[in-house]
Amino acid sequence: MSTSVAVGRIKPCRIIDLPEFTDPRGSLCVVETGIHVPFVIRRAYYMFDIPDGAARGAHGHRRLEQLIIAVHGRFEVVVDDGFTKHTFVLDHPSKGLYMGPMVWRDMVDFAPGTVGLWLVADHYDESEYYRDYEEFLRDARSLA
Ligand code: T46
Repeated sequence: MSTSVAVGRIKPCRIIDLPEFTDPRGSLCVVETGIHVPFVIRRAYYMFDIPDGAARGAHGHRRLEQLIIAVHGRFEVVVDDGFTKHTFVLDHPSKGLYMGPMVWRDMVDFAPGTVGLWLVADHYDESEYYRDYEEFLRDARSLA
């Protein structure tokens, strides 16, 4: 079952339950374009060695779609569409958080040893980021 919350005027953020195959050899999870995520995966990056108390993010994307997975450990993603905030907990490799554009995000409370994986819809483009919260708020609210 997937849980969702009405965040973002453009795309709803939601937890996607990924298929998990477990047998005596261990567990395997799958993400496929067009089946589990509604975008073509063009880039992947991952985070590790995250110091205690560190936070990542503090930005929004104008266009980018993403799926975020805690492949090891646990962290929280606070999403904010300019009207509403919601916190998603990522604590299992079979849970992916889908995020559409125009959502401010903060990644916090990383457990020691956490490894996070981001599967995203486009190549890296700094001009596509909102780094200034006031600018993000202005644009996000004007879309309402
Ligand atoms: C996001 C959060 C969760 C690249 O050169 N290519 C890349 O694809 C990425 C993602 C980053 N970088 C460089 C740019 C910076 O010099 O890596 C450095 C750290 O990136 P950034 O400061 O953007 O890290 P975060 O944690 O603020 O944000 C990143 C992603 O940029 C962002 O899309 O959602 O992780």
